[in-house]
Amino acid sequence: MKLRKGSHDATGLRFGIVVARFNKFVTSKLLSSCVEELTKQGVKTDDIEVVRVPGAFEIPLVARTMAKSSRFSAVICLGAVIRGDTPHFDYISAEVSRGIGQAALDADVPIIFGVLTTHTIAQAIERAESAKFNRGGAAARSAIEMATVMRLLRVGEETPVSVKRETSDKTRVPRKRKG
Ligand code: INI
Repeated sequence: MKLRKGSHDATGLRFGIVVARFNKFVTSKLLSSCVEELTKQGVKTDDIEVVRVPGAFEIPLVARTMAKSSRFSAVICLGAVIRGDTPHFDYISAEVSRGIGQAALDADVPIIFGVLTTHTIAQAIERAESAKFNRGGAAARSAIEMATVMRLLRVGEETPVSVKRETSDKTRVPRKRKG
């Protein structure tokens, strides 16, 4: 059995971050703990690019564009959707999660779902604070693990091609000589 695992060593990797301005009192905390964790794991600040968008609804398009640019090992999405008195929460949270999942598959690059969806403001603050759940730091660690595991798997993709070549050389039937 072969076990393939990502690592938490992010040296040499590049990350894009899309962060929503809506509920900035929460998303700014997610952003600072995410960047702090990336740099703690060896990412240079020059290798982190942050794009701000109005709200969580706008995250998937920008994440997809960044992921497709081939400039990032992974893209991290940060936002906070907090339930209010109307069904608005349901539409936005459903669309942002569906959109981020779709964007990752379209771009073939890891895109991390660091968007909080909470019932209350207190729950959102608790999850953004680095002393508590620290979802920003967790998003950074997931991005590093996914970037390193995808790098491993992509190196592995080259193996069957060379194996195929060797096999076909050995089984080639020699041509008959004329005359
Ligand atoms: N955007 C959020 O990121 N979080 C929310 O809680 C939220 N609520 O509740 O309305 C929110 N709305 C804005 C939305 O994401 C778009 O920016 C807006 O609808 C323009 O497309």
